Amino acid sequence: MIQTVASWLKHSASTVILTGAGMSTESGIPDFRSKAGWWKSVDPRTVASVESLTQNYELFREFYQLRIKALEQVKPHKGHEILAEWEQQGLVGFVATQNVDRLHQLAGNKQVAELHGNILTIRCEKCEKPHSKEHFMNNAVCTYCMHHLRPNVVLFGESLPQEAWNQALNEIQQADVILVIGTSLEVYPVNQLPMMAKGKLVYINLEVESQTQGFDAIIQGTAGEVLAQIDV
Ligand code: BV8
Repeated sequence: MIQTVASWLKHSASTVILTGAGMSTESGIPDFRSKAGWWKSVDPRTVASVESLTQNYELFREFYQLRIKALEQVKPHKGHEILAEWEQQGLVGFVATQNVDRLHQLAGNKQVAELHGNILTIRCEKCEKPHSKEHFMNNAVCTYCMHHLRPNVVLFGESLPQEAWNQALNEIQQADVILVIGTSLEVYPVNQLPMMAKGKLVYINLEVESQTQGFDAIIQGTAGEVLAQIDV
């Protein structure tokens, strides 16, 4: 199956990548829903929802401060580097990611849409003025209106950034090959994107249970190892 996918890639005029948190676990960042995932120890409604911003801001801020701090020790792994090389070689045209860690960009990918935003840039929840991540890490409030600060991440109950969504939708609808890597496809509306694809759909994931309806190829394994085996 891996060599079939390699030949699809080599003959594809437009390949798009869709990634989730499983793309970053080999860099040491927990995912959300597998056994070592964030949501096994933290209720997402209390820390990653619109309500959590107002109802328990301290818990919200601690959750994101912890994740921002952890990113300081983290770097892209070989899977990220391969996707960046493939963009340079013209094999990959676009990466749509649910990840908020900016590791695809750090590895060198330029064409990246952050469907769930990122946690490295900060704004005031009320006046929306930008602030530094250092300011947010020091438990500070907005320097203009004294309200709460938050990362530019899409929380549960918030809509996705329109431009990123439209770009990802357009690219996936036009693509000949779509590699879906490291995502449980449990989160709406990103989980709707694969079914809007017209090209060859490839699922690369550690767990391959129910969410693989309609895929042309399913490869069980870790992103870094599987990508390294695809000989293009
Ligand atoms: C919206 C915050 C509308 C950012 C995140 C009831 C039913 C259905 C839907 C809903 C519902 N109630 C509410 C909804 C909508 C809701 C939703 O989908 N909820 C679900 C979970 C029930 N969605 C929303 O609220 C979205 N907004 O719908 O807006 C709207 C319209 C108008 C006006 C207002 C609102 C917003 C969704 C974004 C939410 N933000 N997080 C952050 O802090 O990160 S979601 C969170 O899940 C992360 O962003 C994450 O990226 C995302 C998706 O998860 P995955 O990336 O897939 O990660 P997961 O752990 O699930 O899976 C990883 C996989 O990788 C696993 O299978 C694992 O086996 C595998 N893996 C692990 N390691 C590896 C690996 N594979 C390969 N190699 C490895 N090494």
